[in-house]
Amino acid sequence: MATQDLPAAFGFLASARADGGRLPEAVFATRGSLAGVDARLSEQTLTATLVHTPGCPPDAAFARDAGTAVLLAGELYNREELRSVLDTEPAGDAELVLALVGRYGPHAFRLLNGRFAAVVATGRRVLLATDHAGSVPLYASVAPGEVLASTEVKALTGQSAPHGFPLAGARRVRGLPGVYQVPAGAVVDVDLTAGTAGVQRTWTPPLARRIMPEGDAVAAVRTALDQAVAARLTPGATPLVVLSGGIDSSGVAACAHRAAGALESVSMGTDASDEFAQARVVADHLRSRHREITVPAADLLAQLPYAVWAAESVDPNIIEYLLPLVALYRRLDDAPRRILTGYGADIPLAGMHREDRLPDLDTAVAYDMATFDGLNEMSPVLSALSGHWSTHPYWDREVLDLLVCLEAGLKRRYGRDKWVLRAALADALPEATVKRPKLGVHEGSGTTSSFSALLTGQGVAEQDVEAVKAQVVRELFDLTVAGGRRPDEVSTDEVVRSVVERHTKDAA
Ligand code: IOT
Ligand code: MG
Repeated sequence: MATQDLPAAFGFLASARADGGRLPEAVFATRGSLAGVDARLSEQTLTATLVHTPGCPPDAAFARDAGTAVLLAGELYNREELRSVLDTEPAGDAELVLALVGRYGPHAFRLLNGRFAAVVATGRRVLLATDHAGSVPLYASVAPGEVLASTEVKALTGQSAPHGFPLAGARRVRGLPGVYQVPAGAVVDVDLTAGTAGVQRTWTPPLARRIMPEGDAVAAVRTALDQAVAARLTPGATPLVVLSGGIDSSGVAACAHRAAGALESVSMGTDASDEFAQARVVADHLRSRHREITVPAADLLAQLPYAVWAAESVDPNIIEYLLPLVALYRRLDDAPRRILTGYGADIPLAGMHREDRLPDLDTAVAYDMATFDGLNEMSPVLSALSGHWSTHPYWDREVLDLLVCLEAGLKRRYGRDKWVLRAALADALPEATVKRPKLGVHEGSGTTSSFSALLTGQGVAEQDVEAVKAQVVRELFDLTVAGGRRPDEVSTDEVVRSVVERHTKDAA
């Protein structure tokens, strides 16, 4: 089975203790096999449950020496560069991080370009680290003598230990006192004895903007995207891209085809609407083995409990973006696959911003880059619900740094949105694809309008729709994440009905 192209572990629940190990029971939305880790180190014990692809041992997700152990869910994209500063030849990503922590301490995490969450137990300290984008969520609760950490917060809800030391600089989690989310691009450094912690940032979004000649900017974007896509492929495997036919995913598809010489793609539509024709143009151009999956529009809203359960997010807009993708991933019944997506391109390029004024465009970029943390929109759990691993080349650290810092006039130019990206891909895609503006996945699939219609159909006034949507999402979070209910036991219709009832009563 050719699944060794997936990360060794997709997630974990870990316990670091001063006085001997205790393996906690783990519940994950991530589908996979569970494996135990038990590392008795010189000054503490790290125990963990890893969730990984069935049939693929998670060995490379764990590494240790006498005093230090590293647990890593996810993967690194700049391995060659990282190896170049070491004298050893580490095998897996955890071993690589172990060697880097030996050399740089917690500053090792400033060097990584990846999609990961990691725990390092060393001496009497525990380091909890996220990638620059926080793309693999990481949650923790900390008390003197014990740290619990998990890539899904639901795995921490059932734990009984007396936790609750505040983690300054980390976000609290709704309904779960004492549980904190590690910020994006951060290392939380815990003193295990005292239960106190400090947060160090390892990445922040660029605030400055660069002026570049058009041609240089276009070439830089093309090179960075090519490299980010190539770093996300497994040699010899055919890449799979979720392809809407818009410029973002078509660009990823073109780069993937160029790097691998072959391509598979899949498009989703609903019986209400689809962009199959537009995606097909790209698939034909790249000679992709292409599939179309139709999800009945009526089924989309029924997936809401799964989307919230997977994303562990209470942001109603984000849940609307993610819902059709969750529906797509859940219908992709292949053996576990590595999936490339165009998600995230609209954030540094203000692609959802549809007018010409540059100050507004840069305001949108600055706002979105300052507020993405904690939304979990790139959580691997969305696709891992059905065993798949997803990855987002536009949020590769190098690509993101470049796109964010380009001056706004390169993003909107000659009346085109995302101009610099379109220009970078002009020779790789059909002209129609390069020129066409596209609806967002939530609009293209009718998610936003059908969610609104469900509420107005139950008597919610137009001006209350946003607030009621937010309440529905919070309620779903309380049930499936904080409350530990399985999403198949929770019905969107029932939750909507009870939220609307409460809302109507409050309004009266
Ligand atoms: P959109 O850009 O439409 O979709 C994101 C990705 O999902 C696409 O690039 C593509 O890989 C996949 N996709 C979308 N539609 C389909 C489809 N019909 N079939 C197959 N694959 C598809 C929202 C959005 O509308 O997604 N995402 C924005 C903005 C996020 C806002 N977040 C924030 N401000 N923090 C984005 O940047 O992707
Ligand atoms: Mg997009």
